[in-house]
Amino acid sequence: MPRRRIRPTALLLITAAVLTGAAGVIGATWQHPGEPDEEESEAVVFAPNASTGSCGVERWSVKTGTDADASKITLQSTTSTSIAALGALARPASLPADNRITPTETTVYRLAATLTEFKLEADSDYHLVLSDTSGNTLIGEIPDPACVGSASPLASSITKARAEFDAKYTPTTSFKSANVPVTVTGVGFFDFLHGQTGVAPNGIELHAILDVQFGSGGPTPSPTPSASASPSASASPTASASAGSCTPTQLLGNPGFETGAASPWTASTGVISNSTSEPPHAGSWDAWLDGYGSTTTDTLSQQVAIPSGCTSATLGFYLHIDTAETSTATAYDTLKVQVLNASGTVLSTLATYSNLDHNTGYAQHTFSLSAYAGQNVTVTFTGAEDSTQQTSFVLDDTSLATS
Ligand SMILES: [Ca+2]
Ligand SMILES: [Ca+2]
Repeated sequence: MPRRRIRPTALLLITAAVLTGAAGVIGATWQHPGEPDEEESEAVVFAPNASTGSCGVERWSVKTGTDADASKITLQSTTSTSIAALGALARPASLPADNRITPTETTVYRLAATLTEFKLEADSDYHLVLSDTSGNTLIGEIPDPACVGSASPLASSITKARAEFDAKYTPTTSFKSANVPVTVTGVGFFDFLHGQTGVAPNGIELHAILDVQFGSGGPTPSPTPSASASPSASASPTASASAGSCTPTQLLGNPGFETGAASPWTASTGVISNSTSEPPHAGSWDAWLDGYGSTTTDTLSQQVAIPSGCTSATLGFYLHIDTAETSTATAYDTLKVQVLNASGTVLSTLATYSNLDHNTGYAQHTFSLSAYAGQNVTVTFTGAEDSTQQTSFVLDDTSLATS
């Protein structure tokens, strides 16, 4: 059953970046205006399209994925770790300019941390200081896409991470405090030690950062409008006496499809995809429903038990839609998002998207499932295409966050 898909082009264009190689003058040293920690000054190259007008030099290809070993980065999987665990790694005796220290620099790590402060570096990186509750820190860096070679396998994720950060903050060349919980995904990297703010003792960093999610417990759900309407008579902080307790968590398995297989989702053949035709929101894999331009129904579903003590349960996902349909009036191809009970009865249709909702990049959508606390429900995405003109419904970074 070969897939005959029409190649969408929109997302492929975002990596058409401007490259440092074209820009001149290696070795100029950028001065931080009024910055006390001068050790942070590093060699930079002139790059008129970058945020500061400069990109970096030192191990720059390794930092941005254009080095000789870039293809060795294990993009198809993410390793959960912690600041303490990364900080305990042995520091290599030497750091090659254009090669990677395996396995640390070929591994994509994900960790939860507090973003304590951040700033725009001379090399146009966003410099993030990440800390844990024991006071350990490490640095994460989000390069400027204008400083990343288009051949980098990290380019699209770096662009996305930069946009995620820009949506929340506007870094300047001075440190700003944040002190917010984040989940950061990035490639391991050993930096030279030159007094960088927040540097781990062994110089380990996440560099480049490929994804930033603000809030705790995975992708950030929007605040749910419901569930807080109860009278505030119980001003005491004691847990309410009703049914079970709720441990705030994210309930969906394989939420970003990064295992490269469906489980614990149930998915139609070919839905779990790492095709570059439909780039993921994060990582390497997504769920691509439809896109054939012929009569097709693709489904993706996962059963999940929402604990009875949870007053908030929020389904979230990122959705990209592109289409060959040109109608601005008729929904020829549709994606339904539904909640079913254990018997398969539809409890709610949360949303129906169509070719009319096509967008560039991904949009995040959230829905309250608080009404289903205490139930075993199945979240189902059903994409139905008519006989012609493809529409692709691409999902990534799903979540069902409870609290
Ligand atoms: Ca993914
Ligand atoms: Ca169609």
